Amino acid sequence: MLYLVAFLLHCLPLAMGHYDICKSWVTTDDGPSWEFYACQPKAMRMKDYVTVKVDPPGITCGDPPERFCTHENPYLCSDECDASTPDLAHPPKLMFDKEDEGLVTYWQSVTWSRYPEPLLANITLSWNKSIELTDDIVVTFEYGRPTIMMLEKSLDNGRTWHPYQYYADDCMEAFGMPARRVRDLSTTSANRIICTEEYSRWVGSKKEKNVRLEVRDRFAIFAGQDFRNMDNLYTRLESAKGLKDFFTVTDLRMRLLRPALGGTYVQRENLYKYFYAVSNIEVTGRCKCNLHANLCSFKEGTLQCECEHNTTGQDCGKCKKNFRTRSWRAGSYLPLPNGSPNACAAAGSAFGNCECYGHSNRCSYIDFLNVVTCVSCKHNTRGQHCQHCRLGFYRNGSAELDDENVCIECNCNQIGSLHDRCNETGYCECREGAAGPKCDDCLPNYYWRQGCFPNVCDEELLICQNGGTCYQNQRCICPAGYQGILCEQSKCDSDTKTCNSASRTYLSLTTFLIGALILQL
Ligand SMILES: *[C@@H]1O[C@H](CO)[C@@H](O)[C@H](O)[C@H]1NC(C)=O
Ligand SMILES: *[C@@H]1O[C@H](CO)[C@@H](O)[C@H](O)[C@H]1NC(C)=O
Ligand SMILES: *[C@@H]1O[C@H](CO)[C@@H](O)[C@H](O)[C@H]1NC(C)=O
Ligand SMILES: *[C@@H]1O[C@H](CO)[C@@H](O)[C@H](O)[C@H]1NC(C)=O
Ligand SMILES: *[C@@H]1O[C@H](CO)[C@@H](O)[C@H](O)[C@H]1NC(C)=O
Ligand SMILES: [Ca+2]
Repeated sequence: MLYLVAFLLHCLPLAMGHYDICKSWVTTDDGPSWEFYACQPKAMRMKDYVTVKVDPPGITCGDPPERFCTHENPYLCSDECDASTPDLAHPPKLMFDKEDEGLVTYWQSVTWSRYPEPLLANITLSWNKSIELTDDIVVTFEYGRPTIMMLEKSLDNGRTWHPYQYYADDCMEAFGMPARRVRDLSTTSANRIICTEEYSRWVGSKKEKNVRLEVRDRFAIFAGQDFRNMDNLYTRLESAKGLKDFFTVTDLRMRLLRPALGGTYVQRENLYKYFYAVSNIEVTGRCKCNLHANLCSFKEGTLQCECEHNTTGQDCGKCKKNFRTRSWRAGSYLPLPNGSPNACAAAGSAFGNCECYGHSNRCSYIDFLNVVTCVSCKHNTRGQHCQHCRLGFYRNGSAELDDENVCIECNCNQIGSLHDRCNETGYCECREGAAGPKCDDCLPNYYWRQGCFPNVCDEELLICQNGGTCYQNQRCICPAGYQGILCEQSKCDSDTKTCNSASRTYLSLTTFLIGALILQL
């Protein structure tokens, strides 16, 4: 009982406080509404929900009944394991039971009677649910801790396995690895797989019974020994690659590779004192619900997140039907302190942050950009929220965004403007000589004829010579006997006779040539 109280106090900082509600009913200027937060279930004793398998078959003692001794008293072999007698049986379930005061119950293996063949046993724990460890895994051994063992984990219900931690009284000899302690790891190596010698050396079977996977020490690398800086831990869990996954498991497997030897060599004449006995496996963690649930229930033999944020699935790992406007995302611990819910959004809902200002009633999710966007914006609008005007249109400054007439056609003169786009006040970009908001006027000293051209002549300045008259600023009409653009040239300087009779022809020919010249400009 004392142990239990100490245990509960021990895991307090991680079990309470942050991220324990998914939503709250708040009153804002626009009236009351739900506000959503990242959320996670409370930490639980996971051994209450586990399925266990012990391998190989026949490794559990008692069938047939067998005597065994202890290292402390190797010649008094009065204990017996008998599977057919409840009081003397040591089945696997005794690793997970609630022990009555003073009565230690444990699973026990057969003894090492077949030495030198190794005494090997696998204990596999399965949850059929991903869980996130929040405290140390503590395995309690009676009659001495193994001299070699390893812990493996799976993240996919046992399809693939990965080493979690190696344990040996001599790491180099057993696994070819240098011995390390979690306390010596740093922020960059917090998820390193290590071999430790701390839990495998012989100190007497009653003095130290526990073998740990040190979750708290790894958390402390970020949060400090007193767990005062939980913000830093949550930030790191969010941002450091692979850190969150390090603490996530669906299954655990203990591979027991060599039993306790009592601090000396194997004594072949008394193999009854070599075996494994596990009285408890404590696994503290919470259901992994991707920060979309604060409750996890045990239904039909399986843990199941009670998903919020319109997510669904055992781990809230996908969006509910009709809430798939954007692709599913896990909630985030950031920004502190409430995190981001990253809720799933219904098609066309304002919560999906896809307002279309009434110009579209359809949204779609663009995966590679991770945005929801309005589809087929009407009323000459465009953009993610139909909030811009299509090219060739400009925003009516005095109309609201949801006005059907919010976008006005630029109406740029096709000849006078460079293109059909205009600026926010409806001004088009004009070619040389053109002017006016729509480029349908000409600048002074330009005349309009399929575009603006520089004036050739001017009535006021009398640029046409020899009595010529200016025709629409485009050309001089020369009197008989003169030619040239400005009528500056006499046609009949040499031969008056010829030119007098031909003068009309010359004039019309000149007019034609000037016209052709102008058209080419
Ligand atoms: C324990 O599991 C490992 C990995 O699957 C396997 O190779 C080994 O044979 C198992 N040992 C026993 C005793 O079942
Ligand atoms: C594992 O969980 C899934 C999802 O909840 C369920 O459908 C399945 O039946 C469970 N399997 C076992 C062996 O409990
Ligand atoms: C989930 O959908 C329901 C129904 O449309 C809505 O009332 C609720 O606000 C949504 N929750 C979240 C977190 O988006
Ligand atoms: C701009 O919008 C206002 C308000 O809707 C409207 O009265 C006005 O006619 C619009 N202007 C143009 C040029 O369409
Ligand atoms: C649009 O162009 C006109 C003419 O160049 C200019 O006077 C006006 O300031 C521009 N408006 C904006 C919003 O840039
Ligand atoms: Ca027990």
